Amino acid sequence: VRSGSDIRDALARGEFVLHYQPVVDLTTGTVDKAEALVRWVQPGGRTVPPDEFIHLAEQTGAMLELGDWVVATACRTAATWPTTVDGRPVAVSVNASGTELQDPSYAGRVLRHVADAGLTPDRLMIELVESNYSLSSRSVRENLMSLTDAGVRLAIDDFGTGYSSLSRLDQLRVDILKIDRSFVRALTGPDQPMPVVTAILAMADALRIEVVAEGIETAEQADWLRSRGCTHGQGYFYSRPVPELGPAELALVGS
Ligand code: G
Ligand code: G
Repeated sequence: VRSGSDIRDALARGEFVLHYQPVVDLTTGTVDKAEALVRWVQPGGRTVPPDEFIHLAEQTGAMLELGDWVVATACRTAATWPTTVDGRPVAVSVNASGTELQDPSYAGRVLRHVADAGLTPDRLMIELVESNYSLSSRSVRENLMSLTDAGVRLAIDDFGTGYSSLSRLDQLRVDILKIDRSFVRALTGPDQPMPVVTAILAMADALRIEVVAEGIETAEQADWLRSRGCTHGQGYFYSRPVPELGPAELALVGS
């Protein structure tokens, strides 16, 4: 992978695919969200993970085209899922890069893809990585405002590992905090104190923000989190990211 045109050519050839990782409601065992994660399936059959090409896409300007394809594709897939589970909208979440958030046409393009797929905006969630964007940028603020005004949901990804995080919770209409998997990895026993995770859960509760714990790999981790009031989880314990996530798979994962 060397240039932006490699990525544009690969897009034109249809070499990118999305995998979806279910997010499970820890109290009911149902799936009410799934995160879209992009992969590049190269002609030889090698599947390249995003860590190896997102950075290049950002640097070469191809990220806007790639991100646009990700949003459009994720919306079309979500349109095949049940509309609601337990009375709540079933959402697909996509990762937004700093380049996309800076682009003045971003929110408009996202909302068009939502409408084209026939989704209501509350069935799309945008995941922001704290270190990837700055709210001092006017286009970032305007994009996020347009999206939340329309009803698109926002999640803060890798929460707890970035900087200057708390003021953003006042400035943005955040629906979900995703606790970084480094915290969950450290959870190895039922009585561990985990003061930072406990504080995040208390804060989210006070702010009425939902929490998704990332990287759950064991039943013990799920039990610890559930018993402390964490409502949602994602991780290999439930499901790896999978290429096909239809209504049947969605219903099965949590049960
Ligand atoms: O699925 P995997 O663990 O390989 O993903 C690695 C990282 O790549 C994730 O942390 C995720 O944030 C990022 N990523 C995956 N898909 C996308 C995407 O469509 N857009 C952006 N900007 N980042 C993505
Ligand atoms: O930061 P973000 O949430 O976008 O990262 C998602 C990445 O985390 C994906 O690449 C996915 O493959 C990876 N992932 C998801 N669940 C688990 C898990 O339970 N354990 C580990 N080690 N990685 C996970």
